[in-house]
Amino acid sequence: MPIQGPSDTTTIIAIAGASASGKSLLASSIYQQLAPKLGSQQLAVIAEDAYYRDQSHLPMEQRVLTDYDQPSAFEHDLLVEHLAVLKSGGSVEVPQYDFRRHTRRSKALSIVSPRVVMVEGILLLSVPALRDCFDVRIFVDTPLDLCLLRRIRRDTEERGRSLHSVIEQYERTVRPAYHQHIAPARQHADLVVTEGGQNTVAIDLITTKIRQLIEC
Ligand code: UZR
Ligand code: MG
Repeated sequence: MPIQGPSDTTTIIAIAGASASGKSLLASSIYQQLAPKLGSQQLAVIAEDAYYRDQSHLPMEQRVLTDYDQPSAFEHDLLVEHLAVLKSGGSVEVPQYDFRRHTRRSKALSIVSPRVVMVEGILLLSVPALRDCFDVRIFVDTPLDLCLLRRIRRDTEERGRSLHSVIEQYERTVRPAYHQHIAPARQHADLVVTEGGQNTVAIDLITTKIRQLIEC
């Protein structure tokens, strides 16, 4: 059971954008800047990817057929529940996802009452119930050709994919879902950041704003 804390002082930030647009890098760059002042135990980064549904009951041939770019692939209800607990100062057990096996790992990761939570993921601003959970909404807007190049590099090097499977998946689900769900959600952002984690001016501005919000 999550432990409830005393106050409603947690700031929750969404970092949304296309797959491989630089969301994770932006979150970790902000983390690096805030950690020395705030203390790393006060900061948490959560990936929406961690909330992909558990598929351990399905055979591998079936897992690869799931459309991972649609809202139905995620357990968003659980993410909304966890963010509400964190918002009120509590702690949660965040699931961990294994991209090579297309399912959840058996162990979860504890997040204990942080003051700032950054959540990064493709559909955070596309789902109304989820969108409402955030104090600051950021959209990373990186040209799609750069996202595709990064995705090919990342998925072949880190997620155990072949070039053929990355291209096939990109045409079949990633690109259509970008136009259907991700790009239209840009209008819900408070801030649009070009170039993701490489935009040092944006990183400084966001860090300053977070410090102001939590008064440190
Ligand atoms: P990011 N994804 C997989 O390829 N396999 C899985 O088991 C789970 C997710 C991909 C997903 C999406 N889609 O584009 C991407 N496809 O992970 C989201 N196809 O992760 O935001 O880190 O790029
Ligand atoms: Mg990522």
